[in-house]
Amino acid sequence: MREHPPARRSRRTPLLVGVLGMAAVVLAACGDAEQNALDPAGPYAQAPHDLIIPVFWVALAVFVFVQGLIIVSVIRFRTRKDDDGSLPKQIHGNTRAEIVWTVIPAVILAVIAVPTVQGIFEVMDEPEDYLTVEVIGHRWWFEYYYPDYDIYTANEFAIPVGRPVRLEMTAADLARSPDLGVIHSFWVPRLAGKQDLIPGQTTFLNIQADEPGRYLGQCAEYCGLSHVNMRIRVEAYEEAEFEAWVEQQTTPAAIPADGTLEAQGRELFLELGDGRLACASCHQVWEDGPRNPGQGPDLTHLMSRLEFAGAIHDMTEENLREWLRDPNSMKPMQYEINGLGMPNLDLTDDELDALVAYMLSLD
Ligand code: HEC
Ligand SMILES: [Cu+2]
Repeated sequence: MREHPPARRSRRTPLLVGVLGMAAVVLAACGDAEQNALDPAGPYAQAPHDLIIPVFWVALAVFVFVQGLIIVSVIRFRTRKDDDGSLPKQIHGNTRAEIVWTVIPAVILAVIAVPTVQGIFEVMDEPEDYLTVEVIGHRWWFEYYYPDYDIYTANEFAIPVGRPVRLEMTAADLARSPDLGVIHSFWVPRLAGKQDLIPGQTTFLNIQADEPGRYLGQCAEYCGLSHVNMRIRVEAYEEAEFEAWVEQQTTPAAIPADGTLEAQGRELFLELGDGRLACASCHQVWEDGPRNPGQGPDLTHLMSRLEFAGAIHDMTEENLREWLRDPNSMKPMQYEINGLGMPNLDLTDDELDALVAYMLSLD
């Protein structure tokens, strides 16, 4: 049998891998910095940021000191040409050194603990004059409910600039959908730290944006197949714009005029036929009566959102059509296996035309 020649690995390989790895990290950091925890946009992100920075410098000083000692030792005590091969003098135990290297880190940690604990209370405390938004984590999208206004929305939600918003969060479980209940984590790095959403429990997270704009985030706790497709979009509006948004969201959906393609779409939405599940059995387009969102996102003002399906697809006609034609191709959900997400309803081209027209009319 022929022997393989020994694999020839350049001695530079580890160096090359290291350099490329560093380059990747640096390049990644140069990309869109919309989810940058080091660029806080409100007090609840500022507080942890104000802790991270001094702790970073302390850690850097410790790192440089320890690495410096290692480098000095390596150079000073290296094997020399005239080394006779005997072991260096063996020593064991040095009470003074041990006390010093135990006390110094203990003091550093104790000092850091003071502002840390203070900061935790600061960001967790119930703020004054806040807006409540209930957040429900579903597999795999976030739902938002405003108890003050009776507004349901999904994926994207609006907050007023400069005012604390207290999120009351939980995760969907069997009480709501076929979801057995898993933990999600809400994270919009520029607005606050992370907080878990736990089935059967309520957790709280304060957020606030000091400038109007769009703040991006995502589920930060692995929650199954489409965990990566579960994004968060926060629109921070000036007071007047926020009120206009509330006004729009609390207006019932307009019913399309008889005989139009949109009206046909609405009929199909309410009743699909051929034994297929109606859209309305999972989605609400609220026209009157109580708001009751069902197991899928509320679609009353679908067009007021820029993205759909966990905010991963742009709200375009083509995307919506493809979503209705074969949802699983746009976002892995496997409804047929686990009952989660949206089923493929075998819609015909005519049904797609009408339903898409209806969706596009929901502004
Ligand atoms: C068995 C329940 C179910 C049925 C029936 C159903 N859907 Fe869905 N639908 C969902 C779920 C769940 C989602 C959210 C999926 C995700 O983002 O992970 C969804 C998402 C959507 C979205 C994207 C909404 C958003 O803001 O992200 C649209 C639009 C939609 N469905 C339209 C329809 C239409 C039209 C029908 C009827 C042809 C229909 N759905 C039937 C459960 C259902
Ligand atoms: Cu999740």
